[in-house]
This record gives sequence, C-alpha cells and structure tokens, in this order.
Amino acid sequence: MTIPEEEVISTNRYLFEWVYSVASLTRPNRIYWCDGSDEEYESLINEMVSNGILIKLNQDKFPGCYLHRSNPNDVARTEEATFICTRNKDDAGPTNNWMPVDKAKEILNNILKDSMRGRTMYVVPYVLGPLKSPYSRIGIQITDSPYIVANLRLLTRMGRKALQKLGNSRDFVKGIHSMCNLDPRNRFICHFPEEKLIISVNSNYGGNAILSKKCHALRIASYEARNEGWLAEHMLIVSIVDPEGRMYHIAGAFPSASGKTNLAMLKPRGYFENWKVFTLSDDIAWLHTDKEGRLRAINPETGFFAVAVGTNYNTNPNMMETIKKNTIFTNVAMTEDGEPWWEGLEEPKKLVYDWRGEVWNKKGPAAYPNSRFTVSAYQYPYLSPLFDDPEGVPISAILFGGRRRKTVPLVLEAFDIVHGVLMGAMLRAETTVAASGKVGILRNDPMAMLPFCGYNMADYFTHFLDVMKRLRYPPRFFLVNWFRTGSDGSYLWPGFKDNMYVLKWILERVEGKARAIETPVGYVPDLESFDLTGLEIPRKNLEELFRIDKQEWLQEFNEVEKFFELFGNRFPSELWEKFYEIKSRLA
Ligand code: OXD
Ligand code: MN
Repeated sequence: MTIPEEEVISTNRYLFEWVYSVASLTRPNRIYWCDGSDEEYESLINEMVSNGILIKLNQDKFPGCYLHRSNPNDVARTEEATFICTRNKDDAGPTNNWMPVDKAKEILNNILKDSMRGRTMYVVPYVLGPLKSPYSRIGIQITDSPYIVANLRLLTRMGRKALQKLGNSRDFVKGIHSMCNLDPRNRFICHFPEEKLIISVNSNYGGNAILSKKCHALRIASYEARNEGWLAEHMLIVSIVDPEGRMYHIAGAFPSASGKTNLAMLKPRGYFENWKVFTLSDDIAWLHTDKEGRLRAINPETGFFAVAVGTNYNTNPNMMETIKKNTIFTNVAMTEDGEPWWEGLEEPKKLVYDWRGEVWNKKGPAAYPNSRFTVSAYQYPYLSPLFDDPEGVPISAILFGGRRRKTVPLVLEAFDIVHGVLMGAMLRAETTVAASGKVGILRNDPMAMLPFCGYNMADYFTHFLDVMKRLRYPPRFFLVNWFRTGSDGSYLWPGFKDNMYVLKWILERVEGKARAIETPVGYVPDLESFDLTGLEIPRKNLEELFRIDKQEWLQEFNEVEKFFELFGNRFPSELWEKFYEIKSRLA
C-alpha cells in the first residue's frame, strides 16, 4: 500500500515498523504523528466541532469547554469484554477473563482489518510519570479516534517529549485502538502483558479506549511491576499539611465511582481552616521502595477523568472551580444556553437537553450516571507541589474503602502489615455505574483492583505483601467506609466534606498520638480521642458508625473465604494464617 507522506517526528525504526504494520492492516487514509502542541490540540478540537464529535459549550461561561455525546451503547467500561491474554490460563487467574494469545490475535486482526479506511490514524506517544522520573514509562497509542487523542493530551505527558525520551529504544507499551463501528458484540479490550501490547476495538469509552489509563497504567503496569518489584495501584494520593506545617502523604484504594476523586480533593473547611490538602492523584498510584526503605508514590497521569454526576460545590468545590475551563465533558446534560449540567447540581431554570441530546422529560436521568469530564491536573488549584517530583512522595498510610451499607465501620486500623494486606484483599464493595452491569451488588474487589490486575490475583497478593514487608518504614493500613447506614436506611456519616476528621485521626495514629480500642477485627477510634470539634453528630450515630457486629463479620469472613478459595494453593499462606487467626477471634 502507499501511505501519503506525513510529518514524521521520530527515527525509531522499531516504532516505525510497528506503526506501518498496523497501518497496513487497518488501512487508514492518513497517518498523523501527534506532537502534543497547543496548536495541534486546538486544531483537533476545531475539527471535532466542525464534524459534530464535539459540541461547543457556552464559551463565555465555560471557555475551552466541549461536550461529547457517545454512542448510547458505549458509556462505561465493559469488564465482560476485557481479557488478559497470556500463554498459560493460570497466569491470568480466576478473576480475569482469559483468551489464548493466538485466538485473541486472530479475532482482533479480523476486526482490525480495514477498520480505519477513510479515517486518520493518530500515533500518540505518551509518558506515564514525571518526565525525569526513574519510575516513568512510555507508551504509544495508535487510535482512529480524535476524541481519544484529545483525552490523552489532557491525561498524559504526550507528544514530542515522549518520543525524545524514547529515543531508539524498543521499551514501550504498544496500544492499538480502533472504534471500528462501535459494535458491542465485537467489543474487545485485550491485554497481552507478556509482549506489552494492548488491543481495544469497538469502543470509544474512556476506560476502554484511553489506553494509557486502565489498560497501561494499571493492567500492563501491574504485570511489569510484579516482575520489577514495584506496584501499580488503583489508588488516590493526597498530601496533607497540618497546622504545624508537617506534610503527610496518604494513598487510598477505592472502587470506581465511590467518592475517590472527592476524597483526593478534600477542601479543609471550618475547624480545618488551618490545614491544607493537596491532590497528587485521583485514580492511579505507582508505588516504589526507595533507598531508605520508604514507600514512594508517583501519579502516572496528568489529569482527571472523573464522574460528573454527584460532583458539586458541596462534595467537591475545588473540582467545580477546575472544570470551568478547558474541559471535555462526556454524556452530561446541557442547558439551552450551553452550560453543562448533571444531577447533583442546582436544578436549572432553563430547558435541558439530556445526555442523548433530547429535550429532558424528567422521566429518566438528564446526565448519564457515568457521565465524565476530562481536565488537566495543572489547572487544579490545589495540585500537590510535589506533583512532578521524579522521586514521588513517601506514603504514611494506605486506605482501603468502598460502599458498604453494613458491617464496615467508619474507620478500622489493621493490627500489622500482614493484616493490612489482608484487609485490602478482603475489600468488598457495592458495584457502581463505572462499569456496565447491575449497580449495588456486593462484590469482592481486592485493593479495588479486581477489574485492573493484569495477572493472577493470588500472585498479586503475594507480591503486594512482599513489597510491604521489605519496607523499613511501612505505611499503616486502614479500612474506611463513608456509606454505613442506620436502621432507617440513611447515611450515618454526614458526608464527604467531613472526611478530614477521619484523616486527622489516621494521621494521629501514624504519629502514635490518638488512642484506639482493640476489636476482634482491628482497631477503632476511642471516641474520647476522636476529635470531632465543630461536627454535629448524634452520639448514637457515632456509636453505630464504629460498632463491630461479630455475626456480620463472621458472615463477611465466611463469604470472603469462598472467594479466596478460588485461588487454590496459589493464595499466600501467610494471608490464610492471618485470616484464620482473626476469624477464630470472632467465633
Ligand atoms: C475510572 C474507573 O474511570 O475506575 O477511574 O472506572
Ligand atoms: Mn478508577
């Protein structure tokens, strides 16, 4: 085939050969190498506006903001179409969908054949992690979706700088993405960790198609991390400065759409006026061990791809300020004068178009429940000053949390490291809208990594434990739950905005100051040393928030036991021992 000339900005032969081999399969009209410049971004946006992929929002009130309406069949991650393709099935483990490498490639090559005819094929080089960090990694995504290119530009260090860093090396993750015709029956998100390859077809949804994010920074990276002795985690990172000026860093694993972004962006108010909270990551953390034996965290990304519905001045005022400009909204509603709108914001007085573009009849939701916005972290007002630090930040505490109406107290501290890792492995949460499927079902989601671990989770538990045990200064581990309800079904904890009280107690535990009460399943705060100054909360609610119900916990252990048994003798014996030790205290 002849490929029209285009500006090429690399001399990496290996890269070229790969790019052209993909082009000869997919047959695009044109190949375009992204340089990551502002002009490029602007011209992409203009092109998308002119062909209807983006809708210009009200530029007076929301300069640089656009709305994308996706195909209604393509609005969330499709876990049932997500595969880990390894030589041996056992290496993917019982919690991942698996396909043999050859079979997957045959299916995918058939789908990819000619799939880019009439389209531009974009070659998007990106760096995950600060440019000069020894921990950063390079990926190249090929895509026929300009919407995905624009997202990559906001979410990664993208373009020429990535190619410069790559030089002539072959060490990069290859991502091939084609929207094809968005046929849900032929939708596949396949990972080949043994050859650092991702192929995603028939979806244009962020979590399936922005390959830098879940596919590379979590699934492929977790696999590489195990071989290299580090961890790629579905965790937020926050930097907290107390009134004395001490800075602490906390990481936290929460399943998708469980308020993780809100926690990462907590605004200290009222009693916490003299505290500062800076965001380092709202979704992903890469964790390494440093020379002193501390756990160091970097954020591989440079932006946020977060759930819109429920974001408002109460839950996340900092984010509300951030998304007033240069933001791509996906599947939110729009008022007649071009303002983005979603449930959880003040009821608009104007006519509203729902996420599909129809006049909202108030019978269904106006914004799709998993509607999103994409925005660069660099315009977030409280970005951690250490955001670009090549070494990352030292982690003092790791939180695990999810939506739980029952059983799990507001905060529970692990007895020791092995128990901390067990707490993560035992994490269960009610499902949310971030993935397609039924919402509100309790499922095991160890370390919030169930959909994102690129290898056998039993090996992952072993590796996680190894990394933590090697540390000279390991973090402390906590289970948290903002969603516990009382007998009338209403939430016992007032809301995200008050989570500083919990974080303060956690930091006091790190400093060895606050007192705790030992229960069979971990430590809960001693109410006398849990500082709630300024918070109105009935004593009986507080007691209920921290109550450990032995029967409920025994049931929890029984149910999780069945889950752990799935892993057979690959499951680490040290975790089993801790598990039975605690279970026997409950019996
Ligand atoms: C996300 C997710 O988009 O976890 O972060 O689904
Ligand atoms: Mn996530």
